[in-house]
Amino acid sequence: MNKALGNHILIEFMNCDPAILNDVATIEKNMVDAASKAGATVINSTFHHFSPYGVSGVVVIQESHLAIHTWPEWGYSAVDLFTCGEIDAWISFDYLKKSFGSDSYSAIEMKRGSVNLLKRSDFKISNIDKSSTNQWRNPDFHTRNVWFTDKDEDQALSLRYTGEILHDQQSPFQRVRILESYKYGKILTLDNMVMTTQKDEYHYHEMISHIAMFTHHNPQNILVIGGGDGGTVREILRHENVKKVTMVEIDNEVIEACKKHLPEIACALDNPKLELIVADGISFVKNAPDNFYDIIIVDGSDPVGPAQGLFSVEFYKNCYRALKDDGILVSQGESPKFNEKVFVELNSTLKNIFGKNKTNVSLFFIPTYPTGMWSFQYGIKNSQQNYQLEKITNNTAIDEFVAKQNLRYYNSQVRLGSFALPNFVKNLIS
Ligand code: SPD
Repeated sequence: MNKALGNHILIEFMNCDPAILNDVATIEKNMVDAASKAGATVINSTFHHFSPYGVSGVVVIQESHLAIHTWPEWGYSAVDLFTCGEIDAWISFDYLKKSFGSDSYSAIEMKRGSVNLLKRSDFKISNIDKSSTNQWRNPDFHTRNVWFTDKDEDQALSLRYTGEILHDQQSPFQRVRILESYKYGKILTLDNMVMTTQKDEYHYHEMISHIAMFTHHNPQNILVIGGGDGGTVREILRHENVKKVTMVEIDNEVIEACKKHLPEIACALDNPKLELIVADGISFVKNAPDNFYDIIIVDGSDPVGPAQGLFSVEFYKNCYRALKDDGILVSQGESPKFNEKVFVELNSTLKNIFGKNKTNVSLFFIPTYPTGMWSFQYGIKNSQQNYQLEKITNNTAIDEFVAKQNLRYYNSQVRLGSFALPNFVKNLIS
């Protein structure tokens, strides 16, 4: 047989376990292990998860590479094992077949770089280096390159993480995961959407809470729908005049995961002023008494899965009824850039229920939600004409509170500025 530089095995693995094929960290581990078991030396690996399904990745080895592309929805993966030297890539093949649970496969083995067809010409490395125009060197040599992506069909936000998944549970409602990212610390994800991260959670939690808390003249009885990570409750309970917070979170798995892995966000979940109810917030509000809460905060996730009903007309009608006559509703309002349809629909729902001049929108910046531009939307149940949420406040009190509580995002200027809407946003809701 002719001598060749390399050996290439092209494999079709069929009837694989779809859950494994969609799990980027497991796929990366299996591929790296497959290389090591065959005696190869692993140099680097890079893997990427596509939403909703699929993983692609490469393991670079001293002896060439192993590559994979998966289609979980078809139970199929395409694997290339390119090796040179004495490596027996069939060992990697056997290991991967077992790891993916594949009961059917096809494989083609081909020699690459037949030496009969090539002409060798040795050269001095030092000459090549001098003549090279490309002097670029990667300053950060990373051995793992795994990315979490929060995306819709057209755009995405990706965060590089260590590949370690600290928590991964399929609850009755959603997949609850906690990953360790390089830039933003631990991330809570629900069904592949970023909910909160250690390094920028305060942007969201301070803004969803303190604008309404400083607008209402005496907020004592607060209802939070969702908010299982505990960040919103933590902020509300900074206000000493609050007598009671009721938080209704549908998914106990979110609460437990955050208590364990994100204690600095979940730290107020044991506060004696908090009544924590694990139940469906939509039914809770339906059965809530009339005229009862000073402020209702809807801290839900995006309108897919269990949070879908948190964007319905009926839900907000019930919130309106459950608010006292001078009550304020705040809802996470989605992004006017990422999902403008939901943003606009929520605004029109609130206008229909609270009245055209009794709604408001504030914007804030959050790096880990797609597009970075996010909103809160308000409904004001106050009969006073010309009631302007952005104007009614005591800036000195705000800034004293900010300093005392060491807030990191909210202050009196940010508060005012957050109501200044770009023209495209004004147009969306006009
Ligand atoms: N796209 C993310 C929207 C998430 C809103 N809720 C986050 C919960 C944080 N407490």
